[in-house]
Amino acid sequence: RVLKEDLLRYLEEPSHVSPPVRPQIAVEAQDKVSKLSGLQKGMCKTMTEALLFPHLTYCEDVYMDTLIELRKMIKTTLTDVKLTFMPFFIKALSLAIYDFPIVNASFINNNTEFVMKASHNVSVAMDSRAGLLVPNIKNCQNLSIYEIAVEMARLQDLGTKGKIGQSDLEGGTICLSNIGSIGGTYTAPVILPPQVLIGGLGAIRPRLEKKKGEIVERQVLGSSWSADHRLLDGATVAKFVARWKELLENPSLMLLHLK
Ligand code: CAO
Repeated sequence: RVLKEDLLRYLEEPSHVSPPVRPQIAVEAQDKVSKLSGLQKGMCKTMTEALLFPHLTYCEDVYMDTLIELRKMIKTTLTDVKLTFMPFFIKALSLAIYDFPIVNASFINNNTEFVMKASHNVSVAMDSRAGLLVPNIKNCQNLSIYEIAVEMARLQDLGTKGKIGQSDLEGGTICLSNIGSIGGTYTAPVILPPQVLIGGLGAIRPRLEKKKGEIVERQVLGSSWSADHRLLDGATVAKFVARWKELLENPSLMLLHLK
């Protein structure tokens, strides 16, 4: 009987019979209409055009252990410019283009001909204050990794100030989009017409793998590529990406191309 009374009292206490009352905050949710900015209008037009032609997407992983060590070593001696992985990615891209120049091409004459561009003008997707901007680094075939780093720094600085000019935005021949400093592993990048290839790079992440019977940790970069399938077939893209990967996994090979 004592137990029953205790139980009844317990249940009568408001906090035990109903959830705690939370103060209601009066928020009137309202839709907000905004005009597209100039940059958004440009993105809307270019990306709509881009998805009118067939994209072939291809993914490959790159072991970054050697390059990570190399960059660490060089970074300690470089004081005048920030050396990220991008200049290596871009230089390896340019070197791989020499073996597969068709990836650095554009259609001309109503898509009845294509031109393989002599200049390797690598467009770089940039998450700037104003939104997505894609300036390009011109003539990467003539630039060292250091010179590419200086150009990257110049463009990033202009991007931060919202001052990237038309000459830096025009004339790109192939594109790299490194989303990895933000996150992600794989993506399905959209080609920037009239270019025919774009690479999307994810975050370098550790992965455990079995090597000679031992479990080892490797640093892996996920790369995703979209190619204009009207001009590029999967085998060409796979061979091109294999060459790019080979250069990044064995960065000393790039020394052979120093001028
Ligand atoms: N994995 C791991 N770390 C990475 C990385 C990756 N893939 N890419 C860059 N990092 C590291 C850099 O090495 C740097 O580290 P440290 O300070 O140790 O050197 C740090 O992340 C910041 O790099 P960063 O972003 O300032 O410079 P970056 O040269 O690597 O990249 C840029 C420059 C412009 C590509 C990048 O800032 C950017 O804007 N990325 C977004 C691109 C984008 O929006 N793509 C989507 C396009 S489609 O809408």
